[in-house]
Amino acid sequence: MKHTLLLLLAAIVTFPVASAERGPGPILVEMVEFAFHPATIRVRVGQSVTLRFVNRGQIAHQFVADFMRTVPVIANDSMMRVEVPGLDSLRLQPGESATLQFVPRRRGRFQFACTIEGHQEAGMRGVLDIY
Ligand SMILES: [Cu+2]
Repeated sequence: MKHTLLLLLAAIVTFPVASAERGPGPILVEMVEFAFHPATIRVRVGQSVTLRFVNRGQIAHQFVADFMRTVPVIANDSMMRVEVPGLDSLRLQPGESATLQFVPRRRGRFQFACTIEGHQEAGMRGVLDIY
């Protein structure tokens, strides 16, 4: 009897953990002149991550990270969904939004930036903190 109860408890405890591994909801990342909000994005290694980028600025911005070139990514915007073995850049016009979904496979702090001329220098950069 005692044994059965323990097994039941184990099952109850296991389910929330399993669903947590699918990852939390999208993380909103806003782009403006000249910053990403938030500038530090913390995500868990091995857990699916969805970053939702919204350009709230008056000009185009883009998200570029060396790290993203090394992981398979599912990119979505209002028009289409693509799966790529790595992503060079995500460029958004004012008012546009898109999501990037991926599973970070190694821990570390990885820089990202908007590489449109002058933007990074003006402060439009950040860190993807994978822990
Ligand atoms: Cu920019």
